[in-house]
Amino acid sequence: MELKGKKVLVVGLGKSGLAAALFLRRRGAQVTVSDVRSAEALARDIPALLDEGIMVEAGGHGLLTFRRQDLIVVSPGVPLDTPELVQVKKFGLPIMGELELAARFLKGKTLAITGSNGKTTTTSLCGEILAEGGLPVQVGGNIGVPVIALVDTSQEGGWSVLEVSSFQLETTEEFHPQIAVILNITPDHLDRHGSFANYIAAKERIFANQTADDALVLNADDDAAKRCAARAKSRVFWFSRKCIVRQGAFVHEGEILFRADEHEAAEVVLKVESIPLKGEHNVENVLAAVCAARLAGVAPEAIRSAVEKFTAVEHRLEFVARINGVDYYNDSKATNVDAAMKAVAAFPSGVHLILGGKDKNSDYTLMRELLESRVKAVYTIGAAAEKIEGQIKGAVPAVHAETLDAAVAAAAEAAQPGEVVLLAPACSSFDQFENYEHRGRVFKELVLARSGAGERKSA
Ligand code: UMA
Repeated sequence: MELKGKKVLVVGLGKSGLAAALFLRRRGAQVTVSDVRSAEALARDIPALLDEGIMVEAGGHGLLTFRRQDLIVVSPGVPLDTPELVQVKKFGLPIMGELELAARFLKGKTLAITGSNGKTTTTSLCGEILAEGGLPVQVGGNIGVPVIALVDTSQEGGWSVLEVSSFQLETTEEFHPQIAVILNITPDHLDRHGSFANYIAAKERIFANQTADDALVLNADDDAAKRCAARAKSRVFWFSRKCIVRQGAFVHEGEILFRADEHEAAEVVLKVESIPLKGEHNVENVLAAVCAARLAGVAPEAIRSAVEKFTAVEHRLEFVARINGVDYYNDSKATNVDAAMKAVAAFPSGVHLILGGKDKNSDYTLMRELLESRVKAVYTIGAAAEKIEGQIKGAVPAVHAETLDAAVAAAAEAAQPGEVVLLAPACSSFDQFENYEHRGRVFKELVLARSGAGERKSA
């Protein structure tokens, strides 16, 4: 793909936009960046961009700026129904996502992981396993390092392990991972995609360009993921916590086994009890990683060793502290109902649950049964508080806390020794925080500020 001399507009100046603009400029494109944030809000990045000869449009998107281009590169967080994008599409201007741009230049092989939940843990784990197996590997994508920033360090014979979101997949055309993993598909981001069917269609783009030489790893225990097999042109491998699969990874008598095809004997990879992560959903993440890593050629011993050393990723059911016998867990990454339910299900009972934030058109009634059986009280925060309170009414007592600060204080007050205070908000964070990482950090600070009288301990 020739970029030299091309007029390219990058929409959105977050992590992806910044990396994409610099990449394009270094390859000789005439680059402009457009962002709805004000020049003051972008002050940190503007001087460096201007120094590179990149033009910046701040405080809104101008249709004229969009129309003057040869190519438009969109950041994942920019919806495709943004009026300026809709307009220029009508004129036939090519619009490309940051992942697609990166895919055109990335060297070596790609292992891409998507799903509604568990993506970051599985991506991170796959990266560690491939490295343990001695393969040259780099990790990026939705996990935090834009894929475009991995291009220059990618190498033939190496692997890029990528967490890919529906936002990134929505605009792909040629993206073609040799191994694709779909962990699960449950309703999320319906505010952006409009319907569950559109969300599934975006997820399915992960294998749209695969051929019979590639592998697609699917969760046999997840209905929507299972249905993807019918549309795959690649070889399908399964993972399951509940049943024995023809080819792929599964649990049998407390052990995780893998078999490359139905005519081969299954090999033992590791014991379920040696997985150092909490929750059944993490067994699924490990199964997916085992399957993908075996397909990438990593030996079972290396897989076992990497899994046993693996610790929880920050903000994913992360143990924070034990204070006066109460355990505090940060699952700020539980930004949808399904993820929050998985987090609650990791504890048998006695959970004080902090819920709320920015609603994504979610159905919180799905949580009622689980709340009744495992949760003592819910503490609601943010813009979604009232909707949540209405939908869980009668299932469990709810305290309208409003802020995270008040929620932690009220939960700490109520929780008895042996119980758990869990931040698993089932919502995005953008009403009160910069992002879910910021929310998780604030939670940890609030908890640790209370720990003077308690003890800190890792679990
Ligand atoms: N913006 C506009 N116009 C718009 C909308 C946004 O100009 O119409 C601007 C914003 O003002 C902001 C910039 O776009 O300056 C933000 O772009 P972005 O939202 O794409 O954020 P990045 O910093 O580039 O981060 C993105 C991913 N963000 C989203 O998908 C929302 C990050 O995933 C990812 O880690 C990063 O690229 C690197 O690949 C975050 C995320 O929340 C973690 N992902 C969602 C999730 O996991 O559920 C999909």
